Amino acid sequence: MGSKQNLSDVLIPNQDWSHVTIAVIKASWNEEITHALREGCVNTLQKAGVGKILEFTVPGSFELAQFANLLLEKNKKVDAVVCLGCVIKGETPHFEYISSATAHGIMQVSIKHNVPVIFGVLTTLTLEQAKARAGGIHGNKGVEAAATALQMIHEQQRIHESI
Ligand code: DLZ
Repeated sequence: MGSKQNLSDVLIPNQDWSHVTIAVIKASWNEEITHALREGCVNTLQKAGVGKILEFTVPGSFELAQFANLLLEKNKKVDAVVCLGCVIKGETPHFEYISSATAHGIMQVSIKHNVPVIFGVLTTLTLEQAKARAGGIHGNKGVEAAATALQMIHEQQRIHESI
């Protein structure tokens, strides 16, 4: 695999993905953006040939980590989770609280379950910046999140092969 130049320059390992299950959790806040992230993500997974894609929707980005945690507790067949959200800075410090809690929460769930939980959450100052990263000039973060999930599954399989 080479180095990544920009958000859309995705590198998907060449392997059989038909036995893999990936969950995609999308936040409803800033739906125009998260819908575009979801399209990019799911299309990428489908094109790669992922066997099972489970889709869920939560109200806001703040809810992503708890839902991912519950899902991984209940469903042991999920190989990776992709969390999709968009937090846009407003006039109050709300942005910092939600962004920070979401990032930390997702990391905690990933380490707790030892399953890749991908941070496909845009944190931008404006709606325009979010649009540029959800199918605009800076690519689609949903595509990149899907590729990241596949790369992580691939590398984890190599750990098992090395034992
Ligand atoms: C309340 C809120 C605000 C102000 N902004 C956003 C946002 O930009 N992006 C997002 O995903 N969610 C936002 N939310 C909702 C919170 O994530 C959460 O759903 C509520 O605080 C309820 O827990």
